[in-house]
Amino acid sequence: MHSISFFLSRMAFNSTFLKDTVMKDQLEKLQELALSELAVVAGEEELQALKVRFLGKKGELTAIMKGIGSLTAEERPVIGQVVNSVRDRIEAAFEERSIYLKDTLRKERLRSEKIDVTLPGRRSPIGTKHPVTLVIEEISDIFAGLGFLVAEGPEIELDYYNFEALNFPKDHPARDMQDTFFVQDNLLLRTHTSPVQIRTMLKQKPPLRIIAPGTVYRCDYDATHSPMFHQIEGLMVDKGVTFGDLKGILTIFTNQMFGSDIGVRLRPSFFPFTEPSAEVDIACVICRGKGCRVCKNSGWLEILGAGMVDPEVFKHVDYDSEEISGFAFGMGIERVAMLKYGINDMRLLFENDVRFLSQF
Ligand code: 2NL
Repeated sequence: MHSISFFLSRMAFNSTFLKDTVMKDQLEKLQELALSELAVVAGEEELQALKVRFLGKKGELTAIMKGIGSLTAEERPVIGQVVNSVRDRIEAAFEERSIYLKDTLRKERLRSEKIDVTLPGRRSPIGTKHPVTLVIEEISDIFAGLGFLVAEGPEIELDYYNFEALNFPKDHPARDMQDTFFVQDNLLLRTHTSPVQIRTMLKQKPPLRIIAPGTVYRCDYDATHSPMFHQIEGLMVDKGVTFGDLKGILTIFTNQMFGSDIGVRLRPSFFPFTEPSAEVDIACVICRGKGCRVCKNSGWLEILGAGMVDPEVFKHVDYDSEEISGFAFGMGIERVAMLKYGINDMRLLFENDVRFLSQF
């Protein structure tokens, strides 16, 4: 099928008409045709096709404009103006029709759309607390009842707060690259929450009763070790605090946490920051002391490390060991969570499978 401009151009250039009159006529007819076709366009796709046909690079307007080359120098600007005004008029009509179509299509959609307002809403699922969080909260609650406040500090620490102030010798293996994640020479991921207690003692005078729960990091990864894990440490400093206070407080804690009839024992141990030091065991929560796989047939489970704060540590925070004394302790949260909830693989705690996590 030929377009109207095709016929007009065949006819015109072989006749005696003035070429510019013919072109003007062609342009007016094109405008008329475009506007009348536009008036009945019903959809966006059809509209685009029409736009290509009239205004496209190979469209009808371009076809007519090819004739400009054969006009005289006087005729050209006159016809050029007509071309511009026709193009502007057609473009404006396209824009108008496009807005009109969008509007009526939207109104039609809204009119026919049926919404059942009685349908129940979509509920977003509510999560559960992570077992590590639950254990931190339970331990914090017990110590809150004994007058301990929760203290917090940064996870990226200075070597000074993590090792030096805690009386670690310069050549201690824990200070090695193999065991500690270093960020820079003097900057590391804290390997325990003790630096929180150092920072607190530097800011506050005794008496002091704090616990420091939080995330800690060590270069270690196997079935029973994760490079990121959690700890709670505790510290009590006052005039006349004794090893008897340590034993009393920790016995109250283990009884509340694991049951009032659970057996407790202290074994001598060593830490650079306490003297004397002890490991605190509870009777095995699985076999109640008879011996099983979990307690490796010993009947006991190691749960805490503790001791009297070494006077060397007090020197670093400017506390006078002649005036005051204190005890401190530390425990791993994952181990407590595994014992409490009967979890046999630590990796389950960090895989973040909701089927596992939603059970607690
Ligand atoms: C363990 C043992 C322990 C401490 C942590 C401590 C902190 C300061 C001063 C003295 Cl600021 N001591 N903390 C003391 C004894 C043991 O942790 O086995 N943790 C998992």
